[in-house]
Amino acid sequence: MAILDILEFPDPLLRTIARPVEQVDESIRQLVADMLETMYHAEGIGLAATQVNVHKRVVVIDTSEDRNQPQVFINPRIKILNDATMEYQEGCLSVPGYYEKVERPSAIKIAALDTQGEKFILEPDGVLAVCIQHEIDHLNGKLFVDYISTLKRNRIKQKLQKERRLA
Ligand code: GNR
Ligand code: NI
Repeated sequence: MAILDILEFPDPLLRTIARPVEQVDESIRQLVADMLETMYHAEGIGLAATQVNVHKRVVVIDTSEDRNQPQVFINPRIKILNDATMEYQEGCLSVPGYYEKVERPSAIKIAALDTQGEKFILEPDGVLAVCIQHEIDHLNGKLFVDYISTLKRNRIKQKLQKERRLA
């Protein structure tokens, strides 16, 4: 197991589009284990492989209170079921310290592979529905700050760059 470094906005590597996993093998299971350790260490509720500079379609999530219900999504695909949306105050380990409201579809279905390469289907709601969409966005090179105004996004970018210069 290993704690991996998390890329931060505006690193252009976060814009990479991740490739599908062709074989769920031991190396993918190792990546999943490292991503879970990294997510728990960083106290996030989700992590996409993109954020640790691995451009494969792998996502881990744990939205449980006790942080003991890891969920793994390999090659996740989303289907939007209707026009219903929800607003949620989002944050991101790649945009540390900033939170903004984002509107997303609320009725969705997810198909993905588990760590054994078996397909499963899920109809998440609430924070899990928000989080899985946030993570699939990462795999497509997209960040939650892309949904807010250019002014706010640039302000966040400048503050993060300034903080990093001081660090
Ligand atoms: O830890 C996280 N919290 C969070 C809160 C609201 C909406 C989405 C998230 S995901 C984020 C972890 C992360 O950056 N995943 O990519
Ligand atoms: Ni994120």
